[in-house]
Amino acid sequence: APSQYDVDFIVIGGGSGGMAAAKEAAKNGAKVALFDYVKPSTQGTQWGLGGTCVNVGCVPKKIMHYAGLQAINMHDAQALGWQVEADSIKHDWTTLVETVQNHVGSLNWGYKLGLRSNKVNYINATAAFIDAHTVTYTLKGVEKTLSAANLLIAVGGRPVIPESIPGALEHAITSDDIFSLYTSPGRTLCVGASYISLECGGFLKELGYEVDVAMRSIPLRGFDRQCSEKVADLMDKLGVTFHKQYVPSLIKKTSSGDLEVTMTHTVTNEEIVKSYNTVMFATGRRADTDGLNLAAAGLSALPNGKLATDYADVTSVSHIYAIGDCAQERPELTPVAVQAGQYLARRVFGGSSKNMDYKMVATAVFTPFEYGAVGYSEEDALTTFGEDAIEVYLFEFTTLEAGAVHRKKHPSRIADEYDADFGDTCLAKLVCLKNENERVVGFHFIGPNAGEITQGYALALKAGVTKAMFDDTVGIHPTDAESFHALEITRRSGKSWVAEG
Ligand code: FAD
Ligand code: NA7
Repeated sequence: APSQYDVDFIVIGGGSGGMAAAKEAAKNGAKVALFDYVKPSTQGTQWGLGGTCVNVGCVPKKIMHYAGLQAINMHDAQALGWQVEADSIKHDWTTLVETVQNHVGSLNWGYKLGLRSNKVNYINATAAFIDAHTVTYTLKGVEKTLSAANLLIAVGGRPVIPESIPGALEHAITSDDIFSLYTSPGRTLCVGASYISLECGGFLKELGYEVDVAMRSIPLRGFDRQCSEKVADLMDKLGVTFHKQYVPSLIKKTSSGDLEVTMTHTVTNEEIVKSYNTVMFATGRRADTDGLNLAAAGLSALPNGKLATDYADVTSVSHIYAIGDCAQERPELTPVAVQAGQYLARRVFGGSSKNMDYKMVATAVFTPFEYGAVGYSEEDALTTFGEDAIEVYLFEFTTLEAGAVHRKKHPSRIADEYDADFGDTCLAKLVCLKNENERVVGFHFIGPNAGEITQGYALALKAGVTKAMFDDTVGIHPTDAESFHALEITRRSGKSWVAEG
């Protein structure tokens, strides 16, 4: 029978989650319309189809991280006989941004083709509800409506700049702007100590810019404390200046065009005034639901803008779903949004009953010294299971390669004679449950290629791996990951877990 609705499925938001859901629904026979429209950033930056990850998230950030890593490779290269003259090493920001934006542009194009080949009707407009089955949008000046039996909200989130700080909204950029800045950022203050702040601060430092971080409390809230402190400590050794417990209280543009920032200590109220070329806020994100007119659909957002959903991603209205960064208590990660979208489409249109498992999702922080993790942090394991129930195994060491080349001096710091001994750059850590045969519930690794390494171990943790299985598995030599197969020292033992010699 013909449906009373225009289409079977309306997807609001063409990011990681929305795109995946739309294509999968179409593959399962649904008639699908997908809305995606990018509101300009606070500094007026806009981009194409594909959402945060492709345009202003994972993709550009990983390329810039890769650019940063080349600095250390060039240092190592000299010790390995390559005739790279330290004085001639220069970095050109504009070339990097062009490479990044060319790649992003090709992905935008690929996404458009992907929607077309899957027969998804892509509508480049902002959608808002007028009732629980219908949205309104304006295309080329004409206001239209579209209705569907099922609707998905996958609008993601956007960075938040605290309006209470005079000058911040006007002068500061966010991660929505950094990847397409056509002039080099120069001396930069990163505000916040989230992974986004530290990743951006990290690659800027490696590229040779002076970088300060205004850190209100702790680095990488939510991640394992020991690992987070080590990541920040290694950045400190790289030359990033952390203004601990300081928050900006005033940002002024001087006659020379610099940004003069007053930072205030959160406890003592002491002030520091410093001048920067760029100030980047990474002080959290807000789900982008404010313009959706949720009330017309019978929905309401939580104070943080997110939508509450059940285990099957259903909102309080049974035919309206929410996934990705705009859904409450979901890891804000691209692969999470993608899998949630695919599984949802298969449930709604393909007769599947498989729900997304949001537990044991691995993640990596692409700071200069990468950090990968899956499962419980030591702190979360302590509060969840109790101190007696957990055993933590640790080993801190330097990679063979870094040791061999005496990696001490970073090319971007050669000018000011900086000579840091990074010390042990790697940390391997397992959190195990004693009374469950030492099942491993937390895996943490700091070191090169942490993302790649952690991905493999995530599978083992998901399968219920125990410490004994780690011990039985023979390592690959010489690698950093082999350290996980020879972990002996526990936190409880009180012994040093730092490699000797
Ligand atoms: P989004 O990708 O944000 O897509 C939502 C889309 O909906 C946007 O295009 C938006 O413009 C559009 N939209 C909003 N409202 C409307 C409306 N009313 N009508 C039409 N369209 C609308 N994740 C990782 O897994 N790994 C990483 O390394 C990583 N790095 C990141 C680095 C940065 C700097 C940032 C900011 C994020 C990073 N993330 C990373 C997170 C990842 O980008 C997000 O989790 C992911 O993009 C969320 O997907 P989504 O579909 O929920 O939303
Ligand atoms: P997060 O992870 O929410 O982190 C925000 C960071 O910004 C954090 O370090 C905060 O410090 C800091 N912050 C927040 N407000 C302020 C103000 N007003 N002044 C100074 N510093 C501030 O945000 P992200 O956007 O990086 O990440 C978004 C999500 O991606 C995150 O939820 C993860 O799950 C993945 P605090 O620790 O609160 O003192």
